[in-house]
Amino acid sequence: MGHHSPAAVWDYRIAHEVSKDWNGNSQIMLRNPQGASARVSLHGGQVMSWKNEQGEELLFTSTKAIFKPPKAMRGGIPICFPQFGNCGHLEQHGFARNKLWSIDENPPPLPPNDSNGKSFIDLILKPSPEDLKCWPHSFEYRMRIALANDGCLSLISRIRNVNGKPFTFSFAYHTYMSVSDISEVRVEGLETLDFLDNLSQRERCTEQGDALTFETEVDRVYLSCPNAIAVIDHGKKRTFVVRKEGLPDVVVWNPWDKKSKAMLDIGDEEYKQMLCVDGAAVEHPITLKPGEEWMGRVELMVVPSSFCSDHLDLQ
Ligand code: TA6
Repeated sequence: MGHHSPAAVWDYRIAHEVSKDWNGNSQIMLRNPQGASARVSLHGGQVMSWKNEQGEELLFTSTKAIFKPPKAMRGGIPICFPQFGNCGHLEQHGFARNKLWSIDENPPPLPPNDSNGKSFIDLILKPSPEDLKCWPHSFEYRMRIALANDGCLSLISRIRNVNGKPFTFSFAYHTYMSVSDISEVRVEGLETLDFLDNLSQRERCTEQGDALTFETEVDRVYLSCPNAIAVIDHGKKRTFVVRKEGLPDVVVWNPWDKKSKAMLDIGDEEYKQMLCVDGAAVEHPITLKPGEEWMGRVELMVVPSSFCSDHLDLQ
């Protein structure tokens, strides 16, 4: 029998297996032929894990995460919808991350390159009658989580107003990156941008002209950002590249020591091993008229830091 390249025998449509998560809810494991993987829970539609082909975990998960509904696990990529933050009347970051999603057996088609050569799963969230009491809008939220052959993880959200009255929402992919030590990390692509500082009543400030580094708590929404951001971890000699579409803003958050001590579901020192860099739509919430659909996509990739920034064509 001739030698088959893994791709030739790899059936992407079945490259996922369903098991149970900590709540007894279904979770889906995505794998690619090179051995990379991602794990998604139907609780919140949350990516819980993303590993490279060496089996290294690329996302942060707190050792003190609370695995109990309706709490979202502290880590991975919780979905903030229909509200980012606590500026509206809903719970912090909205309800989507605390709802049970379903597998979408028959999603409307996506462009071929969102499927070809990728292991993916399609999820769907629709409001229950009680959901409609707290947020009276008939939406359909479809999300595809895909793992490509090169290990790139993409999340594609399509939110549709199902012929109700117009509604408005803010959104973020709350992405907890695992880093060697926050003091070894810098972010490129946010220089000179304006940001809203959540540590001072969302005051509008302007970032200075060089890469972002971290010496204290940071909780900011950078506005009208380029669609590629690099998070360089000098300690691990690797760079996260975040590419986004339909998401003008980028949330950057590290709780630092005082806030970590005050939070039950993160270790006192664990802030050193995490950084949230979230593709988001916050400054200008999105309004959908009946029948309209919004798409927000983020693609996460990890490359050796030897790739200098201009090699990554960040602009
Ligand atoms: O900017 C990110 C942020 O809004 C922070 O203020 C912090 O609250 C973080 O999200 C985590 O929120 P959570 O509800 O997951 O504890």
